[in-house]
Amino acid sequence: SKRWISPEFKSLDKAGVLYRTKTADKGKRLRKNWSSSWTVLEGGILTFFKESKHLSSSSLKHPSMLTTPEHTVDLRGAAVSWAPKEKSSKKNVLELKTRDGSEFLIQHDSEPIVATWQKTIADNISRLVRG
Ligand code: I3S
Repeated sequence: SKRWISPEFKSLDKAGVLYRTKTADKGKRLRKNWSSSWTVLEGGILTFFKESKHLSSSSLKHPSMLTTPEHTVDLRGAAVSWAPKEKSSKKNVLELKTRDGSEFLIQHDSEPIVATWQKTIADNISRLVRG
C-alpha cells in the first residue's frame, strides 16, 4: 500500500514492521533487546521507530505522527547479510553492520519479507558506493 506516502517521503525505498535488536554500538557489545519496530528505508538511511505496539492504524496513515526514531542507521559503508545461526535462535535473521562498528539483527517470521528487506538494503548500500 502506497497510501501513506507523503511529500516528505519522496525517496522512500521500503517501510514495514520488523523485529530488531541492536547488538553492538561502535564496537561495544550490547545485550540483545528484541522489539518490533516500524522501519523506514529512505535516502540511504534506515530508521527504526519506537515500539510498533504503540502505533494505531491512524498513526500508520499519518507518518508525521511517527516522529521518534529510536535508531537511525547510515547505510554508507554498511554491510548486510543473513546472520550466522549462532547469532540468534530465531529464523530469518539479517545482520546489519555499520561503518562505525554498530550492529543490528533484523528478523521477521516471513522469509519472503526478510529476503525483500535484505535485497533492498543491499541494493541501497551498493547505490551509495557508486555515489
Ligand atoms: O544471544 P542470546 O543471549 O541467546 O539472546 C537472547 C537474549 O537476548 C534473551 O534475553 P534475556 O537475556 O533477557 O533472556 C532474549 O529473550 C532472546 O530472544 C535472545 O535470543 P534469540 O536467539 O531469540 O536472539
